[in-house]
Amino acid sequence: DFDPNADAKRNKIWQLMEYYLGPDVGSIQRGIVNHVEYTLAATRFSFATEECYRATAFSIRDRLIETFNDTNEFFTAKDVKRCYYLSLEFLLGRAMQNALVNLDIEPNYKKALADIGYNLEELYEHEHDPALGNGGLGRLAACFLDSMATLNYAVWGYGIRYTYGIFEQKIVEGRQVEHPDYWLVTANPWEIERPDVTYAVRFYGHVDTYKDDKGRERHRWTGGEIVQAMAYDNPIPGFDTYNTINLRLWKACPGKEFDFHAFNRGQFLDAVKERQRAEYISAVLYPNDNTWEGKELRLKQQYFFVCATIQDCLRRFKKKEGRSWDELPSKVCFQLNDTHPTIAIPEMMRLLIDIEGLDWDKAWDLTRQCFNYTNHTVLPEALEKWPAHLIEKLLPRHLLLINDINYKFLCEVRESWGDVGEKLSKMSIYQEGYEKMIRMANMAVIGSNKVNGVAAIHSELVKKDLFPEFVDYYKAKGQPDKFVNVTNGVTPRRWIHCANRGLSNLFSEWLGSDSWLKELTMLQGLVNHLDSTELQKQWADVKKQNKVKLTKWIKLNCDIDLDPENMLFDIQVKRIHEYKRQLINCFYIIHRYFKLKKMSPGDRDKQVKRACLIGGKAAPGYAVAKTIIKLCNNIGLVLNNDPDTSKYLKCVFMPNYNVSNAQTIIPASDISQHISTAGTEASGTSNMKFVMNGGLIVGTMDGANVEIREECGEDTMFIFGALEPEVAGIREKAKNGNYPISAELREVMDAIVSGKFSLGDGEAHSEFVGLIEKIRNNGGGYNGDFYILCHDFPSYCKANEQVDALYKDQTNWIKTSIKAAASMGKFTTDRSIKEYGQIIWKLEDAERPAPDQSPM
Ligand code: B1H
Repeated sequence: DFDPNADAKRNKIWQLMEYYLGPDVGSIQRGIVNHVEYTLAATRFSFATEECYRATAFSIRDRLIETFNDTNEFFTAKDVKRCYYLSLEFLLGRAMQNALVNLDIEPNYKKALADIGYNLEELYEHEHDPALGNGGLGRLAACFLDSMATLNYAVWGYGIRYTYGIFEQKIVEGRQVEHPDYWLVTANPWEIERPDVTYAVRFYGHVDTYKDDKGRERHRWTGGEIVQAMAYDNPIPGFDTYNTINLRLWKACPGKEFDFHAFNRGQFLDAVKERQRAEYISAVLYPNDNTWEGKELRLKQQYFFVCATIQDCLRRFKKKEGRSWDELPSKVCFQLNDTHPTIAIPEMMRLLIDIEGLDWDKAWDLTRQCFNYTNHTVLPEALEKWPAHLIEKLLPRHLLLINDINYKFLCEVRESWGDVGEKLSKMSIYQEGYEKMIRMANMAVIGSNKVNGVAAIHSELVKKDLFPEFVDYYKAKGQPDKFVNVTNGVTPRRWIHCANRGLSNLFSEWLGSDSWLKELTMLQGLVNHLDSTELQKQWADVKKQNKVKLTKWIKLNCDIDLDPENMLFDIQVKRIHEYKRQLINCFYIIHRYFKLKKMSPGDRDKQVKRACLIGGKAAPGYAVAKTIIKLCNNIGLVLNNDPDTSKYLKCVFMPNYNVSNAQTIIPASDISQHISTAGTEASGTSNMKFVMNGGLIVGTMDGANVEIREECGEDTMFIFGALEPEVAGIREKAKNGNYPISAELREVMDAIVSGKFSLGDGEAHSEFVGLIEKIRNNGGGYNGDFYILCHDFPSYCKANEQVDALYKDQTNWIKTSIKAAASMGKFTTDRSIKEYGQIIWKLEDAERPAPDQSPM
């Protein structure tokens, strides 16, 4: 309705809003206290730390909302090209400290709170980790958001607001027990609920064809069930910029229509119950890392969030008057975080063709230009393949579109490439067989402009092992640059400045400013001071303090005493997976124990003392991984209680590894283990965090280790094991029975089989024996040691001896550690995101100018 006074009203509101919350201590305190009273309805008599945390969070959110709104307004006014990062996982970790650092108001908040009797660092600990991801893939998405905002790119993340994040891991009698992570129990003060931003998402039903008024054949998808997707916005502030971007997460809600027939039949309660089932879609994150699980609910999650997202993005595109669809690729692009959101490609086709009325070819031309796909793994068990009949049942219109896409693509290949026989079936979206499967990776490649891997070695394997036919085809077609590499990174704001303030201060002091936080290659400047004993001393002090902090954490959480002054801290924290080889680490720990046992007390005293710390979650259905956790715990029980050796060697399984625990664990490492079989770990990102924090790597030539070595120098790493090109040959030889096992490893395996680490637990014992027997069972065409632990064990022991040798020479150790950390400039996500921005998304810098700070 036309309101003649609309402009006047808007001006009035605009005037009232036209000032910003002050960054001074007084304004901060007023904000907090207002929220205590008006948001939490608490009083000064019930103002406990919990209320203080929440009120403080709300007062920070107020400031985030200011920069968030202004940034959006700026992006819209400038009509900049936007990119949307689609991911089933965002492992954000705690928000409070990160927000204060990026808004550049941490010191004033600290003062404001101290003045009313609260300690800011204690408030940080009150936040429940938002843990909407499994491991590296989800954490990478979170680091990327930080860099996207910092680099002033107009990018938004899109995903699912799971009610339950990754489970909480407890260790009971040495075994993993999963507890549901109901993270919303205390409400989430960081998000903005958007009941007005909802989209309908259809499942099941059927497809009709009809002729439109121009006589064209069209499709109409009807029937089935409808759920609503409701938006929740999570502002993501950039560092040293006024830009704040958004992570929009969808919650599934009941559809708007209501079954009035059921109501009239008096089945009201049943009808309501039926509706409530919709919420199940966004209820829980699937807890698998690097493994695909073909569950219908997972496919529903994928389509649910993708459908709402593409509708939202197209609506934003169309909002500007006079748009032509030809403009779409210059204004919109999508990044698929692995194949999990790949159903977005046929969904885009559906919206463009069925809803917007575009021709098939036009729609395909636009779609292909808008999408890009990042591959994160070459492990066959992680590659998504959905049964065609499941897609047909759940998304009948999409199956038709996938048929069309595949048919036209294969025709195109045959036309321009001639008869290519075998190759054609490898490039097809369909994998034929007893059950026809849809290969999501093939669809992602066919529907994308660029395809990238996440580290140099991985991107080569993507081309060589996963998509060789596609590489040849696109080369022949004049698109040799379709497959590219973008090496991963991590954000130094969270992983140095927040996690290790002591080191951050040291960097700023020695480099003369904190500019390194935005230009990480500046760390190289530290190398000039390598010989300064003052720097070396400060470096050692920072490490010592971090080790003391972790020692306290371990005492509290595991009730084990470590000696941070004298022990080398050796850490392996990551998801438990056979390819990551926590088992070879266990084998070495046992070997080291046996060596100590055999020594005289005098010789023992000359050894480097080690604390071997392992942590990580196993997927609840992954039995072998769970057995490995039990083995670690049992090794700990034997070692830590052996009066001969426990002073020299301890083993601890640290429970519930997550982002906030990582922030305590990583800065405390002397060495960390990144020991996957060459060719299996796409990149790894904790390897980068460890080295930036002054830890050294024991690792294989795999993933980003290769590039870290290139940057930091081979003298800063303890490298061992077969190289990627050798692995297949070793497996082949092993299969044929040509597979030596060293005497040292034999001793370890025999001890495990003899029950030395079973501690009288029959069930554990048979699981342990199962692990060992599988590995030993090589030959006769069977390779039980697929991850070649036996082959790599001797060189692994040597690498560990080199660790001890260097550690005994503390000055050299410290210098090596400084040199390595100072050489990590490449591994900031700022560099990764710049590469995505320039090579893949073609985005412009959209920095919002400084706001006019004049109050009313
Ligand atoms: C990575 C996954 C993954 N790669 C399937 N693939 C999943 C696959 O729920 N699923 O179905 C979940 C996760 N995760 C990791 O990505 C790689 O293993 C790391 O090496 C890499 O650093 C990380 C980020 O690129």
